[in-house]
Amino acid sequence: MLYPISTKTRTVQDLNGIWKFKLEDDRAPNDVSTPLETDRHMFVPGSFNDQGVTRDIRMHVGYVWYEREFVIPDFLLNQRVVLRLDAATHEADVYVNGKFVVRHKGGYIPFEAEIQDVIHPGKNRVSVKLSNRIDYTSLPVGNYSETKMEDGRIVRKLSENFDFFNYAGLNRYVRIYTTPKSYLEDIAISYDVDLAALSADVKVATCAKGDFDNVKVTILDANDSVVGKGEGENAIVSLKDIKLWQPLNAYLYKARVELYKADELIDVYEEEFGIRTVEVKNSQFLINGKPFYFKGYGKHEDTYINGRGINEAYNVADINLMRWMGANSFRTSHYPYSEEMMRLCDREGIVVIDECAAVGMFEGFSVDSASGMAAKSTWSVLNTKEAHEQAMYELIKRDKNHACVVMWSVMNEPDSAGPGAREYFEHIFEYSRKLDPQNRPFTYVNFQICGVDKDVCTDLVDVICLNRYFGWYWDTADFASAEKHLIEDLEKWHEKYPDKPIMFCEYGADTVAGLHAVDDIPFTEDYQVKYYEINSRVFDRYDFFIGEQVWNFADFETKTGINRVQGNKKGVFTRAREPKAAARLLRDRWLNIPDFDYKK
Ligand code: BDP
Repeated sequence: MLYPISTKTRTVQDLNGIWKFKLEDDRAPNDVSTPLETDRHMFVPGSFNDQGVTRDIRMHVGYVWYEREFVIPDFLLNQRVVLRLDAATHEADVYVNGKFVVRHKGGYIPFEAEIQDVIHPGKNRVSVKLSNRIDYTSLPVGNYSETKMEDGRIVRKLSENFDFFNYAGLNRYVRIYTTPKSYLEDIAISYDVDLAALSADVKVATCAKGDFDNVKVTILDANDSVVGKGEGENAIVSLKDIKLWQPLNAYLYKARVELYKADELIDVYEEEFGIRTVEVKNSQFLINGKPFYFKGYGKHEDTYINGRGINEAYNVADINLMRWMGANSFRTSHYPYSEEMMRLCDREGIVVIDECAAVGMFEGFSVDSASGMAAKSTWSVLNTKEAHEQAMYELIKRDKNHACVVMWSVMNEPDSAGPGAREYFEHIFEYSRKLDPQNRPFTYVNFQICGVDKDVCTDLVDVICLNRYFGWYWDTADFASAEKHLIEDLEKWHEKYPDKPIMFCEYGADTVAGLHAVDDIPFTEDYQVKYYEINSRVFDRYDFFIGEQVWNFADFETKTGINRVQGNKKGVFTRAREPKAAARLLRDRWLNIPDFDYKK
């Protein structure tokens, strides 16, 4: 799927701003054939929960309506007109002028509909019926129930099967873009690189629709100078003296793809891409042939008021904070992030582990699961296979060309030990591996409860990614035992899989900024510092250990409950992005760890 841009043949109009908003009343459902009657409003893009302020909106479960008007200039009405929603969390039915145009399930991925046949000159109306329901068939997984009351109301209850607030709404941009009637639908870029010769054969595979004779491909360097040309729907362009995309030192080329009918240019699109190789070999993660060490975070898209809504100023600040700390990477825990963030990471050279929304795939997950309760029947109660295939398909389709993406994560903390796990995992790995034109490594992120003696799925991954909480949920306030158990755990994994690199994708301790103590008291900044000191000391013992991503970059909102103090406080920054003491500790550490060749 192509990101919407303006070119000689394409236009983009954004529909962001204030929309009409209404909670659906089951007893008097909205009639979409007439304008929405409401006196409430919501800003798009953004989650409705915190904008709504009061509980009726903030905690609403079920359907809501969004609506606004738009005008398409008459001279564009002979074009292909596409309405694109970058994220409707989690399910949406979209109507234009009262006519149904598209339905989509899956709250963190763009979808679109051609609308030229339902619009007319002058004012048009777009309406979105959106649901924040998640259940045992969706990703992420939620615990959902509903009861029909005598008065006709349906009381819906939803409890997240994961540790972040179920922010919902039109969370990302809504746009209308136009293309000619014959058009470029998709472009997939892959390459064979000769690192020694610094040359590459760049393959530009184009999918075009309609009436055309030829596809022409021009590769431009960062100064827009032409460095290569090719033709056809599977063009291969040989480049010499290439500049590699490197972590924190990005270099981007552009593929200009043109669709021709005889000599007439019909459509043109420009896709930026970086050239870099990724390989897992001898328990190392090689980027451009050299062993890379991941330093960074698990994150969330989570900001004040906007909730999970896109916030590009925060994105820029977050990357600057990462650079300030000497970090080089993050994981899109626990869902695909905005395309704008991925494009920014391409430019900034931030390395990304790209995760789909497969989270909560553990029966009865709770944040204190550390009590050791193993799930008994996750894979017989969940019915997520279809949603999961769709999620991996859409994620890879959307993000396949991003140089920043070096690995795909198919699940976070699933039940990888219980009956049925093996079959489910085998299927999803096999299905997903076929989708990536760049053949990147795949992983899933292991839950501490499904440890080395219980897990039956880790042979399927390229990199062993562990979430470990020794010294927090386990061995609380007993750092001596935590260190011992951490060492034992890592050594056992290595013994079982000597050729696979191991990294931590989560490790952390809740910390309320401003609390201090001399003794090891959980929730203090001193405790978080000590927690990270001990973990770091252990990581440095092993050459197979290839990366540390702390949990979390910043404090974030979670579901309400007594295990959380107005949200998860494991951030090394507060939700307002103020550093806690651990940020400085990690900064001193990471600025002294090179991106490459740390563990020779
Ligand atoms: C893990 C999850 C993450 C949680 C974290 C925690 O992957 O989403 O927020 O632990 O408990 O279970 O803080």
